[in-house]
Amino acid sequence: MEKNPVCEMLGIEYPVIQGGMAWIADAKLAAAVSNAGGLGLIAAMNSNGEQLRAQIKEAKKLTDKPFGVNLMLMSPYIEEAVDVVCEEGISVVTTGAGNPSKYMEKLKSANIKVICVVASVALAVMVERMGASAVIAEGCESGGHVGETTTMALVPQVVDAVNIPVIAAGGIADGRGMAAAYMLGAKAVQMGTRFLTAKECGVHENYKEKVLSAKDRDTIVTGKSLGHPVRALKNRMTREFQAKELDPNTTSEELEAMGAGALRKAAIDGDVKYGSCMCGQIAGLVKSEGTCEEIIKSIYNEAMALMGA
Ligand code: TUI
Repeated sequence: MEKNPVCEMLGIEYPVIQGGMAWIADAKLAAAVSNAGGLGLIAAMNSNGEQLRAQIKEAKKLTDKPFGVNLMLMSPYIEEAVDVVCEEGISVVTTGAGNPSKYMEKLKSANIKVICVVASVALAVMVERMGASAVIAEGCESGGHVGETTTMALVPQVVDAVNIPVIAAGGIADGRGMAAAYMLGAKAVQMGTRFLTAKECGVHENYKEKVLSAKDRDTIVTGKSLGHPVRALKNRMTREFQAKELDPNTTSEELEAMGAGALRKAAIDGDVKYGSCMCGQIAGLVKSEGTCEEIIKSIYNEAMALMGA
């Protein structure tokens, strides 16, 4: 089989990228994914500059393979995070939940490959023009902050619109999903939900169990009225949030206050009733733990077998 452009570009063995899950994707998970031959990512969302630097230093101790940082553009620490990745010699970043224009020049001047998560063709075309090395076309099946278009519809439209490699994300958790993404023209996949239950993932056990027992219709999108829709597992929190969101007397400040800190509550404290368990629609397919190495190899081998490669 011909060489994979995403593997070549990033110096990795398998075209599998781990999602930059806020409060979850730390140095330990990123290093485990990178050691297994994929691309691990540290989520910068929940860390100030110095906390992020400490995570990067820890990951450097845990792996000598390439790893990256996910820059969540709505993060209160985004400016610090951009400076830290430039100073620490990070080779690749992914950006998400917004338009990265403001930071492209600085990142590229520091020799960092920038891979942008996009939820539309328009943004894909724009970031290609600004020098992005690849795009991650993320469909609304994914967990956390979501766009409006499904992976099945988004990926081929982005593939036709840009000349840089397209990585598919949203609703992919096994070899069938990976093979399907390839058929749509993607050269690699990014998975979040699949790595949530990995043995090396430090998310609270209660959260892991909720993902492992989830079925196909167990997620819901809330927060559309605030301009940042989020997909999470249904629970007391999403029910109350939805009711408030539908109530015309609720102010956006009240809603923002309800959402603030909810992911931390679930991921760190294990409060899966009142916290936000962000998770993709594919959770119903995730039935067992497994190490990052087992996950990556089984998915890749299954995909290649299906494709007759
Ligand atoms: O960023 C994500 N997923 C996330 S971030 C996150 S942290 C969070 N915490 C509390 C509340 C809300 C979020 C959890 N999950 N995925 C990448 C992604 N980016 N998905 C969709 C997009 C996106 C959407 C619209 C990227 C750009 C965009 O357009 C921006 C523009 O201006 O055109």
